[in-house]
Amino acid sequence: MLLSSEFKNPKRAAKALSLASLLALTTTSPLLADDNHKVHRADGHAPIGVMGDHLHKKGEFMFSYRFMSMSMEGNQIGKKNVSPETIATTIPNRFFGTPGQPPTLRVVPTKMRMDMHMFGAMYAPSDNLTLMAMLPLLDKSMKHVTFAGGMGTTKLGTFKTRAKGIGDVSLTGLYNLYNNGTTKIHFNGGISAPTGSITKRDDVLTPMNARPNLRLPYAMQLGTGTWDLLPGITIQSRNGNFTYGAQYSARFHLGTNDEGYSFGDKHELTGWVAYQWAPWISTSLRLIGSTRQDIDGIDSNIVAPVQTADPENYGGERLDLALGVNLMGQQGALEGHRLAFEFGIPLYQDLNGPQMETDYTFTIGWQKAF
Ligand SMILES: [Cu+2]
Repeated sequence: MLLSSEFKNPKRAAKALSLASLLALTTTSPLLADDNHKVHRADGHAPIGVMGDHLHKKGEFMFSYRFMSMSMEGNQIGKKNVSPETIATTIPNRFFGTPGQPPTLRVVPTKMRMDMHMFGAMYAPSDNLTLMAMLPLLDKSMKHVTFAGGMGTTKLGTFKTRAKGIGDVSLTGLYNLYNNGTTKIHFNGGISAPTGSITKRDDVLTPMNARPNLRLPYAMQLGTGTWDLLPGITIQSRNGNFTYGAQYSARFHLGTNDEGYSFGDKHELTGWVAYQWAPWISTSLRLIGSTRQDIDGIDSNIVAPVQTADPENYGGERLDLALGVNLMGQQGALEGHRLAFEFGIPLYQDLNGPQMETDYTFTIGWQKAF
């Protein structure tokens, strides 16, 4: 009776229909949510060492935290290892002639560790554009051996310098160029602000057994001191449980910083393949090739008989291999939380040296989108 009366009244019928469709929508929304569960793919993001690898859907936010660590030990000139004794007796000190400066380098770095806490935020104002902000906190330490006086291989002692603080903050836009569902290409365009200090100081041990407090060499500073452009392009493709990706990225330093120099431009090309064993886990293999120029200009406050005080002992070419794991929470409290790890070792290092060589790097990261 109710039905027949409704059919007789078109307005009422329309109301009933819209109510029915609303009901249908609410009952199908859990199904949609189930579909979203399937989207929680561990391989949905690149290996954690890759920055700006993905876009978000309109209105989505993502927060991330990465802990990145780099360990260096020993020195190389070009591709050859060189001992502290060889450096201290054969490598000319560019500051020789300045009062108190010996003819050869008498302080040699032996170990370095760089830890970085990287906080990131992403927001997508549209499906085609995702904005990404990064805030790094750095903790650098370097161990050195000091050789006594102006010649010979008598060790006077060792010392460690340390610099901690905020690094250069960056803002990047990721713009979709192509997306057919399985293959995606996007442009990365970023700018890095000179928020990191380039005037950090610490106590050192000189060959004359003095302990002055000096401005630390370039490698120990926390920022570049320049505004930097960060262009790049990222390509990714999926084939079943395999994903393939490649990214080119660069850092161009604009102008010269307040202390009179500019870090060398850097180009990096990385390619990876990942396999998803189950939606919650994927593993990856990645190659990273990079080239970096030496430092242009000089900071007149950095004068010491140590390789790191020479702007020419920076940059070089390198090839690194990285193994990664991506974990993706599927349900409950872990749903949507990503945890990832990547461990890298150098395959090839051709360094403008003497320069410290990299032993290994690792990154642990957490990401969550809202
Ligand atoms: Cu994101």
